[in-house]
Amino acid sequence: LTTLAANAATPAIENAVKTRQASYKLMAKNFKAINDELKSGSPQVGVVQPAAREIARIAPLQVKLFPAGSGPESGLKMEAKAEIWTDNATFVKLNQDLVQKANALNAVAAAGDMAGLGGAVKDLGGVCKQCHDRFKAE
Ligand code: ASC
Repeated sequence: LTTLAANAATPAIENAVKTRQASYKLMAKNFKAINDELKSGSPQVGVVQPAAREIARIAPLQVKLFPAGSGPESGLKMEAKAEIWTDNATFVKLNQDLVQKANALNAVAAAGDMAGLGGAVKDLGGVCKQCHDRFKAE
C-alpha cells in the first residue's frame, strides 16, 4: 500500500467539486452582468437577455452537483456545508425556489421588460442569500 493522505478524495469527487464550483461561478458572473446593467441606470436588453437565459439554464442543474461524498468530509477545500446533505430536503426546496425565480427573471428579460428587471433580480438574489445563509460557509 502506498502512502496517501487520510481521506484522499477520489478523482471523481475532486471533479464533482470542481464542476460544481465552476457552475456557481458562472451563475455569479451572469448575475453580476445583469446587476451591472441595472446599476448603469439603462439596462441593455442585449446584455440582460443572454445572462438571464444562462441563469435559468444553470439553476435546475445545481441541485445535481452535490453527489454523496463530495462534502467537507472529502477533505477538499470548499464552502459547501455538511448541512446540504444532512438537511437535503431544505436544500432541494431552496433550489426549487431558485429555479422559479430564475425562470421569472428570464421571462422578464425575454419580454424586454427592463422596468420589471429590478424586482426580478431582487427576488432571485433573495433566494441566493437564503441558501448561502444556511448552506454556505463564507
Ligand atoms: C451575487 C452573488 C451572489 C449573490 C448573493 C445574493 O451577485 O455573487 O452569491 O448575488 O450575494 O444575496
